[in-house]
Amino acid sequence: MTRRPDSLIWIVAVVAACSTEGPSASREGGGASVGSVAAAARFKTVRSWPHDPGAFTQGLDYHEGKLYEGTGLEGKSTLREVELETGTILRQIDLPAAVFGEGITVVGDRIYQVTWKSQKGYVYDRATFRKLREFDYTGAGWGLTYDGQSLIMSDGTALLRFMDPTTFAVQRSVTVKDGTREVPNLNELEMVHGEIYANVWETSSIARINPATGAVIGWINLEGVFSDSDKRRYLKPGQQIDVLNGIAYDELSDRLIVTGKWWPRVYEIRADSAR
Ligand SMILES: [Ca+2]
Repeated sequence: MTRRPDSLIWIVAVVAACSTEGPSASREGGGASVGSVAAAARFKTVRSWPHDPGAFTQGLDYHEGKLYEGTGLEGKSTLREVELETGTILRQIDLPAAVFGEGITVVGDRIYQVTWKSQKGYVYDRATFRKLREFDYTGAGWGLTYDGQSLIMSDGTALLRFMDPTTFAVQRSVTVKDGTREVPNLNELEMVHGEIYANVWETSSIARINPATGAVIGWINLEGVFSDSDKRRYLKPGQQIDVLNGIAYDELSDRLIVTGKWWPRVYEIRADSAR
């Protein structure tokens, strides 16, 4: 894992804050965050476990001792229950071949899953994975989480939609901003300590978002979580990996679990600001 000294993080954050207006975000070298005003937290890796390198992770959720994952790509999209410690797929259903699966979230005894461009979501029985119903929404579906009242969905922009989990009516929306700058490309989501955590697509940064206002409270920069030594150890020759995407919070054990698309490892991480 690479670790930047605190002073450097602050220098990067201040320079970015002073020099950036407009849409071009600064994220060089895994800096503090995406041209951030809010501060970035350090992290440490607590442990890691195996993860299916064929999983193009689009949704990750941990609920009552079980890890649930939604994967993407046309013809390869799934919903699965995974044994965290071994990476073993305990249960899996395949989505229709034309559908690109995206975010998932557990709501009680149900699991919700959205899709990228199909404007269609699915509701499953959590115990059996039986599909209970479908629902429609406009635009793209990216990340999904649940705050105890509303489904919260990202769509690749800076917007988060709050939807009724029964009627799917949009109750409200917030535009996520770091200072005055909108933060687009919000991807996989997770509720953690009353905040929304969001992977920002094509970066190693997680934004911590105030659900009431959309304001970015802070960043967790996970550059290097999949360390060079782990890449040497766990990647087969020629094996492709994609970006960080997937945050699950184990509320009972207060653990933050992250992974990425086609990553062969899942990581428990601890971030200073998350405590
Ligand atoms: Ca999640």
